[in-house]
Amino acid sequence: MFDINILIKQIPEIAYSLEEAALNIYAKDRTEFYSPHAQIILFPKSTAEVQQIVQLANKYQLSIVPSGGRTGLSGGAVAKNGEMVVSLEKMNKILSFNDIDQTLKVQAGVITEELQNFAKDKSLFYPVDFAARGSSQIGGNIATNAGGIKVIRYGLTRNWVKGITLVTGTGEILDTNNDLTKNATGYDLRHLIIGSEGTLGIITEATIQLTKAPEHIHVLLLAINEIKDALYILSIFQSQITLSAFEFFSHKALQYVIQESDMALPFKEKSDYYVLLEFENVYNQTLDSIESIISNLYENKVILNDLIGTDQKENQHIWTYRENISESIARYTPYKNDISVLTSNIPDFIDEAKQLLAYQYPDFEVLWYGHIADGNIHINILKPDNYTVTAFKTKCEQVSELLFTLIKKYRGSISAEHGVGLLKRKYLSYSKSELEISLMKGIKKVFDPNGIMNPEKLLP
Ligand code: S2G
Ligand code: ZN
Repeated sequence: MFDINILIKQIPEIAYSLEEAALNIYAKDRTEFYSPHAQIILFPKSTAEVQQIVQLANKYQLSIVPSGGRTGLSGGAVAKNGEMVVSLEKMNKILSFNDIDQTLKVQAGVITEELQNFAKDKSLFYPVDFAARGSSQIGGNIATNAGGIKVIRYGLTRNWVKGITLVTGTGEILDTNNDLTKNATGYDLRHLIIGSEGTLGIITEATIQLTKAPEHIHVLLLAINEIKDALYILSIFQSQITLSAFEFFSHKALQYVIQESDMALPFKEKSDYYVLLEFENVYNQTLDSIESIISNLYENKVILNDLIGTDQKENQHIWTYRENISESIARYTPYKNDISVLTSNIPDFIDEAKQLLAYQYPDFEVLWYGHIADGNIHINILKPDNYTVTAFKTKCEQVSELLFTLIKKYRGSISAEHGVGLLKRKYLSYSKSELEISLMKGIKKVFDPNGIMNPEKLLP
């Protein structure tokens, strides 16, 4: 085993920890299925310090796991084989703001919500948003191309990154794109790095595009009994207004939110599913068209109930029903399938997936929720008390093969937004062709020839 003190002596200015407690905290993310085992946690404060670490890692053939907010759900930031964890926690500065370009230059360790709040203070808006915003870091959001709840209108993290500074697996500092909006000079390496899950290098800084903040936001909750009605509702609304969010969740998922909080159910009558929409009331006209759409949906017996938020407090209350699902079920060690198919294929896919899971999981509780307008469904299977974590994971992985076979039939993705990490890498071929995988491995070889960057993640 390499004597880590040899490394520590050469980087005296870089903070680190060998404490058991720190090793256990920083060597994992929110994925429940792996035990953390790291050799050291390093806390660099600059790109130069990250570069020193990566150069030494190459010299001594030591593996590195980059660590951001540790909110990942596929084990992408888990160190389980005695790797060095490089935490970006101390690289949390907002470096500069440009009011003409409306961009922010940040270090990778800036918390997503802090970036959102800084934008708000400048009367601007960073639109990529999700429940983990208070813990996730922008570097990790970029490394996983985080999506979340506003993709229908604003796209994914990828759409908001103007430039990235990456310390490559060879220990070179790569600056990409010079933050330009237009730059037609060949391959845009920025887009290789976005979503690379720490396997090509360590993101240390980024330039983030901001935009005009939406005004007069309203959130609408509709009660439905068939998932296919959610797609009908989506088609009606998006033909008449600009939606900034369109989510769905099952009543079972909602019950966990109610059980874990002091909230009351939104409606007296029970329905099987709920659709949550968000939109701007543009020139005070949108609300009028909403009223007529809603009455039309009642007439056609598509919806059973509706609740509209008329101010930020009411809007946030409605969002809580959806946003709190993840943390409300965390204690049940959920096995998460974060999948996507074309939105138009959702009804048929769900019909087949429901039959498959009901047959395969007769005694498991399966929760359905997610960003249905993006074709992205979060299928969460809750661990029954009478199963050990290992036995539960094994059973779920057997069913995953069948579910992913169905996804492959629909040309969908085995991981819509949570990344591949450790959890999904052996299933990559269900969503990526052999040629794609071999080209990805070729790119990995170029950026990280010694294979020290986040080994065993993403690539089979
Ligand atoms: C969501 C959060 C993680 C999960 O709620 O949209 O991405 O699957 C998820 O619970
Ligand atoms: Zn999600």
